[in-house]
Amino acid sequence: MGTYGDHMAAVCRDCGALGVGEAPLCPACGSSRRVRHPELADLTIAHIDCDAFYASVEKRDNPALADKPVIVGHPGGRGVVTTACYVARKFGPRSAMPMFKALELCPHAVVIPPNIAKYKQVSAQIRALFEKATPLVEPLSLDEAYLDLSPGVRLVDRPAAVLLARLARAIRLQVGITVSVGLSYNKFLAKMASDLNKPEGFSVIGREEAEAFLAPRPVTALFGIGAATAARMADQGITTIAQLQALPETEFVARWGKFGRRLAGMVHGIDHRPVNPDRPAKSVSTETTFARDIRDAKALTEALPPLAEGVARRLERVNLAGRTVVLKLKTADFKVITRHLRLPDPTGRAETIVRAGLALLERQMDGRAFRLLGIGVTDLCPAEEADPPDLFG
Ligand code: TTP
Ligand code: MG
Repeated sequence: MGTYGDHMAAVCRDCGALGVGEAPLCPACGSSRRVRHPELADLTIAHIDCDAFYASVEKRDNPALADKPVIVGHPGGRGVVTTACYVARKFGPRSAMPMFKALELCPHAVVIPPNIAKYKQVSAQIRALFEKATPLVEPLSLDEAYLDLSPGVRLVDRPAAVLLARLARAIRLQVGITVSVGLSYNKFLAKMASDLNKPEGFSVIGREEAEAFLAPRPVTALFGIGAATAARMADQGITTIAQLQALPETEFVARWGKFGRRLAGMVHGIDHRPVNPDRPAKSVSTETTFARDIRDAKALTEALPPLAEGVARRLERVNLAGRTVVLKLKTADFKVITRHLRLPDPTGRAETIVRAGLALLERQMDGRAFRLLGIGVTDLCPAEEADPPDLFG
């Protein structure tokens, strides 16, 4: 399987022709843009992510910007970069960087305020193209999605690699922006693959190589390992995935609990999550960025109830409740702090969310100034299960 005789399968990214990989040029159209991989014909889970999405849309709509460094974000003191095009990135600007800093690094950048309504339109157009290939499309954000292109699922009876080459081409020609494609046998590796050679990437990670591919990478490359977990692992002397691969499975649960079980599979390239086309909301939250940083405890405390009321209203609208209250703060120097409090019973009530939020907030108010406050709930459940009557009145 996967190989054609002794030859490696190849797909042409320009015409989509499938063949064998020896020839440097596509025998059908002469293009040199061929993707070769021994398992190419057997891999069916893809992750597609648009290149510098907001900036690409802006460049599409103003061709004069094509070769210029473009930064999308609100100009001015408190703005942050939403994205920088690949020309600008050479100078250092990145997503989430304060605008003033991005402009120090790249003073000649063209700054464009975001137009989210337009990006949503483009996103819908891209999604419609995905859905011509398969009904199993799981969007992760406006600019990325997983696709299951397995036989029996896909709507066109061609290998996934061919459909992906055609999709990337259709998006370029019909929508006017470029994407990067990752192809593998599960979601976690497909997502890693799409990031490997951006922009206009097309990367493949097969079963045979998964373990070796992961080994030298830092633990932070794994889904679910953020800075905090990585720091704790570093304390235990673990920095690379290879070190995790050497641990017996029992160690994972002992050290990292429930997450450890998933992690144990992931380090060996195992991820059984299906591509799920309608992902229900995982949390409901709202936040506000203050006009000026707030240090004063009373002012912070007073900002919480209106936010919690917004959360309660949204929960009511979708008939959900949450068991865990999440507080989010951003310090004046852009450090994000999130704190969780698990409640005895799920709630949809603003008062309960405020009470939990205040308990979390009090522990953070130590004279630091904050620029953002957010509150929300997660561990969602049906509203019927929330707020049981209080037996003691
Ligand atoms: P990403 O896919 O993370 O980034 P990107 O598409 O700009 O660049 P690439 O994928 O090529 O690395 O995010 C998609 C869009 O989401 C991005 O264009 C702008 C927006 N965004 C923000 O608004 N804030 C952020 O912090 C990030 C990371 C993205
Ligand atoms: Mg992107």
